[in-house]
Amino acid sequence: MIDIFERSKPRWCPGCGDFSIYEALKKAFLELNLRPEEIVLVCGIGCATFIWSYLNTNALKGIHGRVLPAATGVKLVNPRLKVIGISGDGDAYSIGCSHLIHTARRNVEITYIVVDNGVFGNTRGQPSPTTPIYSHLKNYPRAWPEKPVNPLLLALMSGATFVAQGFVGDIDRLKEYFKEAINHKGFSLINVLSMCPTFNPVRTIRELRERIVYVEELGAPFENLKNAVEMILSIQEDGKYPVGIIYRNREPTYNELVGVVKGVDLSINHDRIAEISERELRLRLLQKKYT
Ligand SMILES: Cc1ncc(C[n+]2csc(CCOP(=O)(O)OP(=O)(O)O)c2C)c(N)n1
Ligand code: SF4
Repeated sequence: MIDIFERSKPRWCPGCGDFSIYEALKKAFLELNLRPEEIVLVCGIGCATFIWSYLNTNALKGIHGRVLPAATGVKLVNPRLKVIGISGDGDAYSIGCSHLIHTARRNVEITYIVVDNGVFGNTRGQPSPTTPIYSHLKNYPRAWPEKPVNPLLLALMSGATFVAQGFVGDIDRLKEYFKEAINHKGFSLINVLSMCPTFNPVRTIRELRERIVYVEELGAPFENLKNAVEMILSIQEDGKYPVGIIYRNREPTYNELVGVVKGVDLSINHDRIAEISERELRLRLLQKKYT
């Protein structure tokens, strides 16, 4: 079978978790019967973000930490597109962290995949915001003194309406989380537990596998925020990782609200959108902004 999404063979280091993200995403697109032209990958800087050059879709390769503002722009001017942001944990939770908060609270309909390998892989192994405290990394042999950010709680507290955690050792499940997120009306974060065998010896597939708790066995996904937060805390207190779709809720998306507020129907009436050219939509948005 011809794989319409394959552009070229991916090239990451042997054993890199990025291969699994690539496979799971490609399968998700195929199973959702999406066409390459219906998808835009918006990528930052880092090893994981090179996925855009291996997949046959539209892509916007931006700058470090600025995936979400660019993705928001794409979704606003062309709501028919499936907009998928790809970042590493450095891109998303260090330089790009404030954008995560604001895009989540706006509930922009973007699927945000963060490949969390606990290290800055592309710049040769500096500790990242998700490096566990007291870790000894290859390029930081002393015990790392900083507490990590908690991406799941950060996204939930910021207002994300879909929060999941995946694991690169389980591509089938990962593909299902991607499919659900892509179909979600609203902002979705999927933090994917991954590995950088070249620079992060602490994070191995074995270590991850031993510490995973599948949240579907605990009644997730929840619509109730408190239930989701309590479950995450109780799993993490035991030194484990929750994996699965943790929280999902339907709230008005930014396109829906902007459409209502500005009187421009951007996403609700798809027939009408089809009538309006992209250029016209952009002009209307600009006019609304400056008048
Ligand atoms: C403004 C700016 N600051 C710093 C850099 C250097 N830089 C490139 S990639 C990167 C971090 C990559 O780590 P991560 O986002 O975790 O992705 P990974 O490479 O591990 O997939 C950094 C700091 C840059 N390109 N631009
Ligand atoms: S340096 Fe790490 S994250 Fe980058 S390609 Fe190699 S294994 Fe993957």
